[in-house]
Amino acid sequence: MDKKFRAFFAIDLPKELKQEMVNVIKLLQKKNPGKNIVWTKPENLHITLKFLGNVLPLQCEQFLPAVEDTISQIQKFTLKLEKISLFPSKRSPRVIALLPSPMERLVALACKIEEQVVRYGLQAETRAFKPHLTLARIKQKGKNEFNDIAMPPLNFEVERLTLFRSEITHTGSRYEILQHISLK
Ligand code: 2AM
Repeated sequence: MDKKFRAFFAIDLPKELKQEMVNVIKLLQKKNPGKNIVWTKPENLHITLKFLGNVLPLQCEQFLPAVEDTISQIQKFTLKLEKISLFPSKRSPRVIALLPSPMERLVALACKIEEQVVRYGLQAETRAFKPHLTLARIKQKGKNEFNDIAMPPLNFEVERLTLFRSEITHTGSRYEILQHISLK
């Protein structure tokens, strides 16, 4: 039997948008120097829809056609990235993220994916799904002052989803594209 690997479904960002995000990250870095912040590498910027955990290649072969069937019936849509949010709290943030809207569209996509993958033995998520784009992780515990920036709303057309394979290396996560799935 082939070895399991870590995988997740996400919305990858178009190249031009990644460049815009690099500018946003640079502004944030300037306002928030030091503080043990690990910024997301531009190539890793994405919005997770469903984290699958460890999957077998055979499971992927089984759920992929089912996910493709469902997703290909969903219309493309415009996503707006406009609000910077701090998780789990403003006082003691550990993650700096951008909130996409309309969230309902992403929640609907995540539900559709989950409906299919659980049929092939994968776990349903027990926590509420909160779509976000991780810009950075703050490694420092406790109270952290965060300086926000004004950013222009960034829009992009969601035309496809991507199944990624994720590898954790000593220099951080490395994501490999396994499959794109187009929306209608
Ligand atoms: P994050 O953006 O909040 O880190 C790949 O690890 C992607 O899957 C990341 O974007 C991560 O979200 C998301 N993810 C969701 N649940 C996860 C989990 N239990 N472990 C690791 N990553 C998870």
